[in-house]
Amino acid sequence: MNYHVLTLFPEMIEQGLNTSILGKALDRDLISLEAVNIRDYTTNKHMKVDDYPYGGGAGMVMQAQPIYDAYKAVEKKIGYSPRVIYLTPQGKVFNQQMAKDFAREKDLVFLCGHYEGVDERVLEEIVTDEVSIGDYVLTGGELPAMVMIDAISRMVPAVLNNEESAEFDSFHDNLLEYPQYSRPETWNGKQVPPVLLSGHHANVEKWRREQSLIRTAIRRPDLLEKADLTAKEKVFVEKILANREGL
Ligand code: 6GU
Repeated sequence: MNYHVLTLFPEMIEQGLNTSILGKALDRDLISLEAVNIRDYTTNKHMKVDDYPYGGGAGMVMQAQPIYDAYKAVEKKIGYSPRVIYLTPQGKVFNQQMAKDFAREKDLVFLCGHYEGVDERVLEEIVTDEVSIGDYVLTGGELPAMVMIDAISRMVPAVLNNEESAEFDSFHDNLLEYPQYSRPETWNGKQVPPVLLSGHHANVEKWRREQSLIRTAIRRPDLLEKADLTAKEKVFVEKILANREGL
């Protein structure tokens, strides 16, 4: 997976993604990351990349020319037209399924906007996907691009080892993760649930599955319709939901 991030703040992208699991994936060449400085492509003699909006209004608009030329340089380098993701609160809200789908691409281009927006004409020309990371407003697209790159990279084969495996975590099966405990057995007067110390593997698995169901029912009942539950588990979940509403 090769990421190409078109941005006015390349150091933000370079500094933000070179640590921990992604840092290791970069070292191992499982992913690559190129931060393309849009300003390097401006033809303006003062190196300007933005201007006032036609029709008036607050703020500045990023101009089409440097963004288009930065994109064209990436296209020429890789030899085909890749998917181009524009980060915007107006886009489709990012989720785990989208991360899995994007992880199948060979290259992904991220276009990070700033100021009041980007000239619509260059968006029409190059963007294939508009994506938001949630219903709140950020100052620019860099953090959303980094969030997406993190979520996509962990779906790329071999980025996670067995321990970190993508298969057993929150959103697997559309259920939330069960609670975890480590040493010591008693901390601040609180005991680890005894079943986890019992050494009885089947009972541990049963307890963890119940905890996942309880957590999902209480915290994210909206996920349950997509979860794959047995008939017994559906009854169990209905009881939790009924009990909660009874309180
Ligand atoms: Cl993708 N961009 C900006 N600027 N704000 C956001 C966002 C994106 N997603 C949520 N808020």
